Amino acid sequence: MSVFKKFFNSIIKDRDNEDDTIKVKGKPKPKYYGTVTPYPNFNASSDASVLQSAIASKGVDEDVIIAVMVQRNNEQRQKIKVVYEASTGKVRDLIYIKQTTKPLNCCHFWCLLQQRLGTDEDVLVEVLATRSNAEIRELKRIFKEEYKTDLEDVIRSETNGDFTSALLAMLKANKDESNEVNMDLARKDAETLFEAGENTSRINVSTFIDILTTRNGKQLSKTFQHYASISDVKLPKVLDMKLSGDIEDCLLDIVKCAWNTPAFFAEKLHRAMEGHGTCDSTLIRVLVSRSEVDLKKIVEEYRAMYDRSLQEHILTTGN
Ligand SMILES: [Ca+2]
Repeated sequence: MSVFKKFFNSIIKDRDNEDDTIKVKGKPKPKYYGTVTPYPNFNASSDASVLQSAIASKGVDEDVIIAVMVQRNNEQRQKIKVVYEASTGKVRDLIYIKQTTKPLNCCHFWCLLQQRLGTDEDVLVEVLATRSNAEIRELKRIFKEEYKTDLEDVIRSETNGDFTSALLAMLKANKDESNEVNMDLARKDAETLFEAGENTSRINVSTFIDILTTRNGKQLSKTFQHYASISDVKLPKVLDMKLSGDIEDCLLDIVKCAWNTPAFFAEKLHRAMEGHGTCDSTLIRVLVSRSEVDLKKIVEEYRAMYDRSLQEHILTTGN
């Protein structure tokens, strides 16, 4: 996983704010504000052979791959891919190159691909509850590009009821990302949730969806604390008592993420390994998508929750 860290570090390090003109074949080119400028004196064949020997070397020389890839823009990388594939015939190696260039998009893409094939609904909830607004917008764009249909339309046709409403609300990518806590709002939301959930004969799910899909995690944690002071029942218990099926699982996942995201992922990994047959796709998705975010915390939570190390558990499940 360190390969991603190295990649991003290299990109940041290579930024030159003072002089953003570059020279191509001796001529200055206009200013460019992306993170990667086209590499002058670019030669796809020589890059492809450098990558070929880096990948063939014992243990794969990540440093060389990263050094080459961070200095080529997307168009140049595409050309390298074409030459590489033609000269080696190895398509599989290209996955490695792709991963070093677009780790986030790759991961999103796989998640969505699985969902489209009709597997776990909880993958979609996990992705939508834990990614940023910008990432969710990007995910919708990739989905549309790949399947020529809006993700929202697929959700509408393949899910139903309150669960559909919750997913569509998350797809609006309207989450507060400020990390600020407003105490008055936490108190008000706690009361609103109490009225909509407990103090009524029929739970008003849309109120829960509204609040749970728009506030930031810290804000929600405060709301849950306030809730505990006005009710004898904790909020997750209320959801359990009043709801069932996908919508219950969905809202509970959002609550867990808000309260402690690393613990949410630790539980997910544990379930993936304890189930019938290790769920490799869950392992890979979680480890790759969190490697740049909070994997260290997930490892700590895992040890605290299950009294064993995540690494050891992964190794003993045998994949
Ligand atoms: Ca229930």
